[in-house]
Amino acid sequence: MSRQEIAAASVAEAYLALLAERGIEYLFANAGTDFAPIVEAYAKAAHTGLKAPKPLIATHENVAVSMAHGYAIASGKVPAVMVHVSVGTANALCGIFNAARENVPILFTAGRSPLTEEGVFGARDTYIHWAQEMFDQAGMLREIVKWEYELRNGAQLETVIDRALSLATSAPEGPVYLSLPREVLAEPLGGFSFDSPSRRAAVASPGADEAAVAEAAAILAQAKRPVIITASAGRDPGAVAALAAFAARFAIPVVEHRQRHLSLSADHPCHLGYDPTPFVKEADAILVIESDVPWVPSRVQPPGDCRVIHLGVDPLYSRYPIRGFPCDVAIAGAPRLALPKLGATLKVSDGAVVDRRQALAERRAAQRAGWAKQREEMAAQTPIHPSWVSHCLSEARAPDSILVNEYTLLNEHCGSTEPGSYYGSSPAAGLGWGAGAALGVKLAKPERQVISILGDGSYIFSNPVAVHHAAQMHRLPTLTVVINNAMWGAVRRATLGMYPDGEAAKSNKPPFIDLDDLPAFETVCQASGGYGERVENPQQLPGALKRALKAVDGGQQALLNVISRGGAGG
Ligand SMILES: Cc1ncc(C[n+]2csc(CCOP(=O)(O)OP(=O)(O)O)c2C)c(N)n1
Repeated sequence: MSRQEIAAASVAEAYLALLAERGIEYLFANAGTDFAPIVEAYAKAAHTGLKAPKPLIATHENVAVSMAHGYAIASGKVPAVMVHVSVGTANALCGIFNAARENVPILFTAGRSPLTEEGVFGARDTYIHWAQEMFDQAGMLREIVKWEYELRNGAQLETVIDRALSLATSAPEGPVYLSLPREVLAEPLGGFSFDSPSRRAAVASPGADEAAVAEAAAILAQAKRPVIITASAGRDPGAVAALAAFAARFAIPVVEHRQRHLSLSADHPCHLGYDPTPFVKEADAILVIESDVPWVPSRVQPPGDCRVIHLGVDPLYSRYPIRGFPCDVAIAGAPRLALPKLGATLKVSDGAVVDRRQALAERRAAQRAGWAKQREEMAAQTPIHPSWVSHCLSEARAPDSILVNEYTLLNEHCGSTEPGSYYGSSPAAGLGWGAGAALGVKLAKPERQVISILGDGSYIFSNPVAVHHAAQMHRLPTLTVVINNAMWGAVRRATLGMYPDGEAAKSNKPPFIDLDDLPAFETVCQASGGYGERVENPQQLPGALKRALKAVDGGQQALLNVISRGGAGG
């Protein structure tokens, strides 16, 4: 622990140096007039040697935030993002909501219009500075972020940044928001000193209360048909081995429902797929691990006497306005720490485990045979079926590749096996995340093949021109696979689900579903120097994937526009 002195001449310079000192590697940004002191500080740092996070432009805020999100989950580090005042914040909101619901720590910042009309360095000097100011700029995301504040002077800089970072990285993690008025950034300083390292430590994940663990163990000890359901246990890569050991030892099936992080290898003998419905229907005990929606109650309910345990850093999802899943025991704890404790407390007879293991193996084999049969049936379908796309991708991907799935990949046909090799979209489902997130993942893991899988809808939401531009500009070659069913399939499914015999179901073309006259997506990628192909024939898909991945492995971004129909997307 020591005090460091640097020769910063403005708050902006001190701010950048402090971010770098606190381990922030990148500042993802979409700039405006509020950035002048930041631009000046970077330009100066280039010849003074002042440390600063590497600046990375994204030409739309949603791309900047999605990139930061991908970088954060793949690197385990905190990115900073800066956008232009109120309007840039508004554009970034969807991405910040995705990050918040998936507990991704991001230091999200925005300039503030200059507050003063004249007479202060940095005061208003163009007409937008009046209209862009808001009474409460942070109001539009106060509900979403963990904390928000405004930097009001240079003297408070260290406290403010350290508080922002320690809150963002305290369990449960999440984005924080800081606004940076132009006059404050421009404030002159005669040097800056700060503690190194920070003396404002973050709160670690809770370690699981002994009494709650004992109660959970008592429930699981009685259970004949237990099941584990998870979405995000693998957010902490250390939890993957803990879950694998726990499930194997007690022969409990694991279902990854709406998987966001790989929590258990798809090859693990206890991995029983991605659909909790058949298990929930018959379970007498359910262990929910880091899963906000372990099942959909309007589709399936556990039997009345089934006991339910929720385990997670915030097992009640305290920021969700309503969530009424039955919960007989709640364990606040990191699964990495809680599962070994539960394993040490739980007693199940060897005979019961052996029987369960046998039943589980049979059920698993039948499940996988069903998937294989489905694949065979769909292999020749035109337009191409998503299960065939998923299967071909599973065959074509490099063993250590990383998938970023904005919900159109069917995991049954493309299971991942390694921690950190799969990321699914946030349950907030703000579309437009996947393509940008893949760039952030690639930034964190440049040596790995990174593939995003999107629908045509999600792809358009991603700001394709800005995404491909960022990929080219920052040399982040990824493969984007667009499963293009020329519609918003989710809207179709929702309508048919509510009105199965309604007029929309009978109509050839109900509104707000079909996306006619879509552009040739492959050419959008080509416009930024990428490799692009349209694929209509299922037999041509393996070859197209090979060509596209060869381009990516050679440093060129690529996109496959796969003309598709069926599967979850409709
Ligand atoms: C920002 C945002 N706007 C709208 C929606 C509503 N929405 C959910 S899924 C979906 C359609 C997505 O289409 P596509 O990516 O092609 O996938 P498909 O459902 O056709 O498989 C829409 C519009 C959303 N989730 N997020």
